[in-house]
Amino acid sequence: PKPSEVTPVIRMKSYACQRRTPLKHHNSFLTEALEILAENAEFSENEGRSVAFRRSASVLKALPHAVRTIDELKDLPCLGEHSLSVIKEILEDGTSREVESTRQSEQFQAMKALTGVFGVGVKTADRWVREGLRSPLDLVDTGQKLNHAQQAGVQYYKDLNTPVTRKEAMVISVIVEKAVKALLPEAIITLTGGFRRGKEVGHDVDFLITHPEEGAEEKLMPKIVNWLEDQGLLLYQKTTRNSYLESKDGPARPPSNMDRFERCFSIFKLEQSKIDSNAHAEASSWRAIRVDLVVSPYSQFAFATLGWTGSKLFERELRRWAGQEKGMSLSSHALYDSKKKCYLQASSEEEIFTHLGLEYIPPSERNA
Ligand code: TTP
Ligand code: MN
Ligand code: MN
Ligand code: MN
Repeated sequence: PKPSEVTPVIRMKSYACQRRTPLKHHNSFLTEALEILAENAEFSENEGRSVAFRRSASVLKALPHAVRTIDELKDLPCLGEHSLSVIKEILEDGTSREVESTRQSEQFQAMKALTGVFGVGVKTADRWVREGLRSPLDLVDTGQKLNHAQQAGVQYYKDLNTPVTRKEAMVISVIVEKAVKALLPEAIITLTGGFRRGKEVGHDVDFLITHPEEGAEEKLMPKIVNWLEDQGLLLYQKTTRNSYLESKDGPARPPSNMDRFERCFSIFKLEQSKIDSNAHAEASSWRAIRVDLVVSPYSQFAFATLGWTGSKLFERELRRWAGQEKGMSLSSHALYDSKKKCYLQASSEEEIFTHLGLEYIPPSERNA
């Protein structure tokens, strides 16, 4: 063959946290299909299967070009038999029968609609689907007993399923900054989640808040919530202690101050006039937006920043790398070295990557 026809050899590391994954890539047509199958596996609580499809999709996102033939994939990691057969079918026929029948299935569509309600998880949605319910409206019509989160979820269903734009995220940032600075002027507020990775839209806006003086951040969350509530900016809020700690995985948590780490799931009421200056003044129009607020002690800030920036698969792979390759246990609070039997301190994300023996990957390349 002519040199231009030779399939380039691509070396790809097997953990997503060892690779750079940009937001825009060349294989959306394939990754969207694989992610439908991943989502469907999540709906049937088959985590192993779902992660396998997500890892396959993630490998394709890291490729520097669009895949044309299945041969180009033979030396790549994480591509299982099932994923390869789906990819092959799409490359040859343009679509995969399994993906299309999943997409069309009543079960999948109902699970998608019901888990799309804020406060509804897979277990609850599955129970409702087995009872014959298909949509948020069915929940209202059949008078289902809903908790406060789910009531808000149904009430603001349309808004909460309308992607949040970067512009809206910036307006929310200004509000959160104002609230926090009014209460604790030296506090540091970081936009995390998808917007930190460079996404143009998101399903919510994520913030991490800390203070350079350890302990000054204590009891800050309830004050922020009260401030926002007094301004009439909150449609819903629930503050909880962070539940991300996987205690079953061992001691990836700092010994003393973890109880200060708080999270608030909220729904903001955002005046449209703040977004669109052309909006009619008389029409009091607003929209609901999901906002996550997290307060972290300064000593855990680097871990919290890394843990809340995502993507979810990138985070999962970081923890798997830490455990399987380094004998360490990583959480969004701390990094524990099981061999040395000690916690490793870090004041930046770069230091955490160094502790883990990984090349630093900037947020914009963590879109695994
Ligand atoms: P999400 O807001 O769910 O996802 P996202 O911001 O990447 O994407 P989207 O645009 O859809 O909002 O989560 C943000 C990150 O926070 C994600 O990497 C996972 C992580 N995270 C949790 O979801 N829960 C937790 O308790 C912790 C500590 C982190
Ligand atoms: Mn590219
Ligand atoms: Mn988010
Ligand atoms: Mn979030």
